[in-house]
Amino acid sequence: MELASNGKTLVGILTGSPNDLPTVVKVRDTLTDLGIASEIVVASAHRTPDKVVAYIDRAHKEGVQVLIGCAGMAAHLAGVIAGHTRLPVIGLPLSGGVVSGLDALLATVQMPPGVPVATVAVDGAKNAAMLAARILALKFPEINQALEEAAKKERARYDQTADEALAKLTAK
Ligand code: C2R
Repeated sequence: MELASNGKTLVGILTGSPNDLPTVVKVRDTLTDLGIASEIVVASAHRTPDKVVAYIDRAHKEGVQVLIGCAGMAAHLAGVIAGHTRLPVIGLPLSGGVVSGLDALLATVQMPPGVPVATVAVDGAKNAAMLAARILALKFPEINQALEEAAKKERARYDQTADEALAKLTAK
């Protein structure tokens, strides 16, 4: 798939730890499938707050359009990003804490009024990417087209009979 916006990075994905990467790469993979260039930066609002702020400054200068903050446990990363920008911020809470991501979900979603973080499900990497794509589709017709094609492909799974679907599942 050719990249929208001449391959310019449109989505900045920040994540709180290198240990988060196995889930977080799925965000980038989904964006790539939709023709959207993105970059992943490991930075923590707790451990490396200066790196978070420096990245946001660079993202503004380089024309990044949407930021995604991914973190587990006391997940303050997306909220801190939202405090430093007026770009739309998506929060991806990650599992792994003592309560399987409920801690990260609440820390990400319960933002004070005026500083929104659009929060997806725990480990909802695909939806974090799909939401970023929907935001970008308002500006980039080629991304809108890619979303339409993805929806058609998804629809095809539902237009087969149950026996056809079962045959494919058992052949795997
Ligand atoms: P380690 O595995 O590196 O100890 O991190 C990370 O996202 C990770 O899920 C444990 C968890 O801590 C999270 N973390 C945050 C933040 N920085 C790191 N929640 C933050 O800034 O919010």
